[in-house]
Amino acid sequence: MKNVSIEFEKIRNQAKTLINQAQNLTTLETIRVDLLGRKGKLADLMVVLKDLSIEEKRTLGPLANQVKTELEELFQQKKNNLFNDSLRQEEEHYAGFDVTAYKTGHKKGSLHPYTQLTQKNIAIFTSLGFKISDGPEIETEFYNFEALNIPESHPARDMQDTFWIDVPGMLLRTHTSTVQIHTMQEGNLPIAVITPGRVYRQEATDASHDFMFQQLEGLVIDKNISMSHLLGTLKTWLHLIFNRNDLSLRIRPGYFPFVEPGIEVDVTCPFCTSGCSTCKKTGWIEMGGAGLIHPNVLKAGGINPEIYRGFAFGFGMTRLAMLIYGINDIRLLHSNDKEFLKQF
Ligand code: FA5
Repeated sequence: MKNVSIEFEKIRNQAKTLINQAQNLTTLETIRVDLLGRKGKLADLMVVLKDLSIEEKRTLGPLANQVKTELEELFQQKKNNLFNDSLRQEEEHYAGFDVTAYKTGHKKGSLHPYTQLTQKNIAIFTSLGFKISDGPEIETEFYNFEALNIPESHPARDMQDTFWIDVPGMLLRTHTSTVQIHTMQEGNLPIAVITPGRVYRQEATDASHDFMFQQLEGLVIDKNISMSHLLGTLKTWLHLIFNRNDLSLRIRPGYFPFVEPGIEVDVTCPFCTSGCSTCKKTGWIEMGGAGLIHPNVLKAGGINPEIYRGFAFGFGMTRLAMLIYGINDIRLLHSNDKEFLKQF
């Protein structure tokens, strides 16, 4: 019996020393398992109690429980102390940490090439006295076709394959020319506006054709507007958008029901002098259509064609963005590919 009680005392003293010396929670836990765990030294000693006489159990039982309770309390107390110490150390470590501090070397986002080009166009045209006009992307047949001198059953409706929506007579606009009519209907004359915006066509896509792309529409209406105003405006824009005075315009007859006469506008290839892959060895790049506004369109917009005349143009901004930023596949522009977008 004496030996057993000595063993209890030994464990008690050993535990007190070890708990006292423990520097961190991991060491403390190892000590706890070794002494108080299910297979620990105290548990081993408890097994011995089973074989003692009743008298011996009466004396040693309470001692065993007392040692166990005492040590458990000691462990818990030490655990709390170590935990509070570690919190305090962490607080001290981060005391000088400034959450509002500027982090150097962080990654910067950038504006999408469309946005950059749109901002550039807006800056150029507003400096020439133009305003910005906007219109809906979901349109009625009236604004997309009829008011633009393209009545039902007119073959020109097939020139732009249309996305019709489930509401009868409604569609996704196939060009920004719809905004011409909206602007005329506002009734503020004279007019000088541009409309940058998305348009939709049900087309098979390839590297230079998309089902959704950006156009830039221009509309000017005043008394005595002529073709020379149109060409002068386009030439000024061309020099400013490429920041070069050596580029020229070429015009060819073009058919668009809403202008008369209508023209197709090409610009000299900004990348070569004698033909390259961008201009397909022709030295010219197609920009879009333009012309003097057809009298029927002025009438549809509520403007008297006997008094007012105007010009309009509609250029493909997606292809211009491809030219300026050297993008070889139109579909990349709305692919949401971060590696691609990072370059701009
Ligand atoms: C029109 O959309 C006319 N509304 C332009 C216009 C306005 C003419 C005002 C006269 C007066 P067109 O369908 O040619 O025209 O399109 C104009 C430009 O949009 C094209 O030159 C081309 O640069 C671009 N474009 C046409 N289809 C696509 C496509 N699928 N993907 C990318 N760009 C395209």
